[in-house]
Amino acid sequence: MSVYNWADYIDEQILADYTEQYGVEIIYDTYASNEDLLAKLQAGAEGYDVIFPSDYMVSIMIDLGLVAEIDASSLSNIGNMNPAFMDAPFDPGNKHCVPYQWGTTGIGYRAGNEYFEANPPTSWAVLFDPEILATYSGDGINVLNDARELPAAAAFYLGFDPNTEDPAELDQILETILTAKEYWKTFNSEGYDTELLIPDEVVLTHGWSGDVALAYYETYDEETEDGNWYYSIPEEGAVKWLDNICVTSSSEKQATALHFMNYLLDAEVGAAITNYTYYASPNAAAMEFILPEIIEDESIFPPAEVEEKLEWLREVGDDAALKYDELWTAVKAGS
Ligand code: N2P
Repeated sequence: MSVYNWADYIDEQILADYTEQYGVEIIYDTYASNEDLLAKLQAGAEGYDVIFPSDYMVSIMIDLGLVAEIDASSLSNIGNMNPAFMDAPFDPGNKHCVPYQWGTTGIGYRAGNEYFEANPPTSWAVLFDPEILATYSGDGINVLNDARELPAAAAFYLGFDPNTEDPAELDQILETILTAKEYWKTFNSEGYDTELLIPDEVVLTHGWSGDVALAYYETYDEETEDGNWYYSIPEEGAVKWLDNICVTSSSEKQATALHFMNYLLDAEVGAAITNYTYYASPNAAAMEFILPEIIEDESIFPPAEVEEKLEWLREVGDDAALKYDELWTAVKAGS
């Protein structure tokens, strides 16, 4: 069986345990974005059985017939899931996919950096305002290499809807990104805790909650009782996402894939996933097995007042989708 997942998104020991218990060999591969996953499947890649698209990408894949229909009620562990994450608008009735992990997209910044000590980042301006960028960008800035996340961040900064379909707003988003891009060092969504944050290749990153939290805990010093990386959700708002476990419609091993899907929904396996990734779990039964430092961490499980500022990305209409593609091509040109 072939499993295609986001980078750094499962403890590979869980896959080894599954193989040992059930004798199913797993071919494991990773991707960096929903769009990379989509492109791979659209290019006709056969042989991927289990994939992990986010919310808006599930809608796109359902429309394109890329994910198989499932009977979620036949999964013995489905009752473990927190009902708040079931029956989402992107897949009513969980007819195709089940929840895997969730999180937010914010800003990770280096503790102890002189500029941030004086100005803790509370606004997306730290990533987009050229005057601010000029003060500290020499120390290194990374942004997510992501065709929806980066425009969404610019949209929050400009006060627009992160799912805007307005061509004039999309033009302004592009301008804002192109201006700021001069100050950014890297576009990287993969391994950035180990390759970018922990080795201090950058001092600020546009990033996903779990990876930044992981960098904090991995650099935690018992003596100072602090880690090197803090996470901030800007006051203008931020993206909240839910990644899902789906079976591809081209899979020839659908029964095995469903069996594996159910395994991932087990309470202890669900906890092992979160205890490795430091992302929030939609598995209610897993909560008692999750490390207290994760459960209590508000950068991983945000408090209600932060939740209110979070928005989901949605599938946009065809015209806007084309515009987002063009925008992204223009952003990446010459980088
Ligand atoms: C972890 C990937 C997080 C997935 N590196 C963001 N949707």
